[in-house]
Amino acid sequence: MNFPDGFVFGAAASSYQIEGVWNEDGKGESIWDRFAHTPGKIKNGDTGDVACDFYHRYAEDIALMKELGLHAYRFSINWPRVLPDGLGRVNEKGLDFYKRVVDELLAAGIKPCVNLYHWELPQALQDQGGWMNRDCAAWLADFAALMVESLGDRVTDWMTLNEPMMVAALGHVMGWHAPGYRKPLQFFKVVHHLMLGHGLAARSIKAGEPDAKVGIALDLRPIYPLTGSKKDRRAVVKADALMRRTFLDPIFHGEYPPQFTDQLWPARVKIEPGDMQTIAVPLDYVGINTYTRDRVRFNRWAIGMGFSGVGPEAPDGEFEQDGVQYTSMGWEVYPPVLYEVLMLLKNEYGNPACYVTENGAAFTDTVVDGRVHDEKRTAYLQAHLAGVRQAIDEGSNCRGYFVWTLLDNFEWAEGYSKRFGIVYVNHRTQERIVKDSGRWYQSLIAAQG
Ligand code: IFM
Repeated sequence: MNFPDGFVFGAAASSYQIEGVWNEDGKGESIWDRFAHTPGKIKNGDTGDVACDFYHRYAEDIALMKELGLHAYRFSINWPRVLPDGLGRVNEKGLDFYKRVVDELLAAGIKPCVNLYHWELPQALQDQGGWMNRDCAAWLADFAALMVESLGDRVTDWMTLNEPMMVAALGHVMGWHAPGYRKPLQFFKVVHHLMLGHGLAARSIKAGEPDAKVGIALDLRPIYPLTGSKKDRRAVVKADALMRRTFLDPIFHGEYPPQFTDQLWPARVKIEPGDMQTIAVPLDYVGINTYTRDRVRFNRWAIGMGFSGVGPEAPDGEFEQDGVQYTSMGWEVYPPVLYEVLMLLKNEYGNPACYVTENGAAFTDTVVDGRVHDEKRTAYLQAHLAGVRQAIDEGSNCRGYFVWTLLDNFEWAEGYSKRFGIVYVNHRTQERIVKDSGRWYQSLIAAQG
């Protein structure tokens, strides 16, 4: 499978999921530290306290990235590691850690791509309302300014937010992620403050480094009706508006879709003059995180939404149903996902420059004679990259692919029970073993010349 010259192959990760060292070297508490330490929130009582110990092992992990031939590495900054109280006092030891990571990547010939917010809000800011407080947008912009001032001489590629939809939905409506709220009406407020924060942070980055490239990573999935009924087809339109256009439209068209704005008054969200212009700041690219498609059905009881998602109950391991493979997250393997989302961007949003900033699969892995034969993951990656290739052939402006993820890591509410890595991690000993999928990815990259 050949990709155009300059196509970037990388891997993505986030700080809480791999770094560990949650309360040393001056780091402040994040909402994920607090959430994971609350009994009953995470499967098996797991926490990110140690995770993959990347904080200590970053040099050997970067050596592994180099061995695999990665062109780029996308990672996030743990906000309270550098600003223990969220604003004000700077923790130099935290900043030094990220400077060392960047230097090590550059020395290995790997491009660092920094994502500012992958969900580790400082607890001190949550105590002031977190994303339900409009001020959070400005706090993110200040954090962005600090990071650009510290790393901007060596980092050119930036992202403001990772998956704002998940922050709003899983953290503030479902309660499955930190801060663990079940407040459906806060969804709209949280989304608007996140998007405003995105716009302000993007401006902060450009103000610090005018040549920096700035984007955002959105989770975008194809949406299908559960049945062919009229009601379910209408549910697709609503789901599309709320889950995709609520994020794409303000960025590309400077306005929210009506399904979102209809909820502003009941949800008491204020859009102030200038907000939409701030959010629509021109971007250099958009990142797409995609794993599977959604199936939705009409649901009159889903407040403010009118639809609900449906999927099979996820057992602990992967399974097959009606000839379709599901990953151990219970997610359907639907290889055209990337093709369909890239075409949506091409056909409806002016074909912006874009990267697949996350794609991958969790399957149950076992070590046999020091090897991990993860054929299902290799097949998944192969099929999904073929979708990217097809989209490029049909004109998509997709410029790179970042596999999720390098190391088996802390999968949020699922703890360490799900393995997404192309490198196996023994969470007791911290031993790393490159899986067969990692070797396949290495040979794919090498074959590009
Ligand atoms: O692990 C997560 C990541 O943090 C955000 N995108 C989805 C991944 C798999 O669930």
